[in-house]
Amino acid sequence: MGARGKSRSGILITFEGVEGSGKTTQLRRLATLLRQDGYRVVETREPGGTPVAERIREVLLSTPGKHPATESMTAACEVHLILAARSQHVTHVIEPALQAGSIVLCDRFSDSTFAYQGYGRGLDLAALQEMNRLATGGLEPDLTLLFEIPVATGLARRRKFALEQNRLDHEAHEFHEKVRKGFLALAARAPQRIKKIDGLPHPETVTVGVTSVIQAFLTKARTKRLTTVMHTQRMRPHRRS
Ligand code: ATM
Repeated sequence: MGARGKSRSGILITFEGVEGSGKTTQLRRLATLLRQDGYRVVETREPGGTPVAERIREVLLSTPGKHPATESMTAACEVHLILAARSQHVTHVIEPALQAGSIVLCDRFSDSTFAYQGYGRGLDLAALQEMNRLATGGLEPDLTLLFEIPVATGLARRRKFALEQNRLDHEAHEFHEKVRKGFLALAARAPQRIKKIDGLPHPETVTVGVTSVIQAFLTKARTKRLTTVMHTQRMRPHRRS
C-alpha cells in the first residue's frame, strides 16, 4: 500500500482488462451486491471521475478528425493527460471516499497505464511508475480484478455493443494484443493483488467468480483488521434465480 493509502479505512478495488472484457458490467453488478449487503460503495472510472477528469477523457478518447482532436496524439501527450486526470480523481474522489471508509470500485486505474502506455505504446515502465506515483501520491489498489478475454472476442463485443468507437478502439489488433500480454505480465508480478477472472462466460457466471474473490478478500481484510468498512453481515453469494 502506498504512502497515501496508509491512514485510510476504505478499500480500493480496481477493474482491469482489454476492451470488451465485461469489467464495467461486473463493476455495476458488484456495487449492487455490496450495497445490498450494507456496504457504502463509490463507483467511479478512469480516465474520468471528476468534472475536470471527464473533460480530459473527452480529449483522450475522441477520434482524430473529430472535435477537439484534429491531430494525432503522441504517446507522451496521452500519458500526461491520463495522469493529469488521475491526479484530480485521486484527490477529489478516491481519497475522500477511502477516508470516509467506503469501498471504491474503480473502472481502470494505474495498471491500465502500465498495460496501454507501457506495454502497448512502448513507454518506459520505470518512468511510468515514477510519473504515476506523482499522480497518485503512492496510492495503490488493495485488490485488482483482471477480466481475461481474447482480444478478438473483446473487440467484436465492443463493435456489437458500443454506440461509438473511441480513439483507442481504432488501434491495430497487435496493439491490443500487447496490452493484453502486459496485463498478464502485471498479474504474474503481483499475484496477491491482481486476481484473474475468466471474462468469457455469461455475465451471471462471471459474477459468481467475482463474488467469490471479493468474499475471500473481505474475510481476509476483516481478519487482518485492514479496514473499518467492516460489517458483520457476510456477503451473500450471487446465484441465478
Ligand atoms: P474504457 O473503454 O474501459 O472506459 O477505457 C477507455 C480507454 O482508456 C481504454 N481504451 N480504449 N479503447 C483504455 C484507455 N486508458 C489508457 O490507455 N490508459 C489508462 O491509464 C487508462 C485509465 C485508460
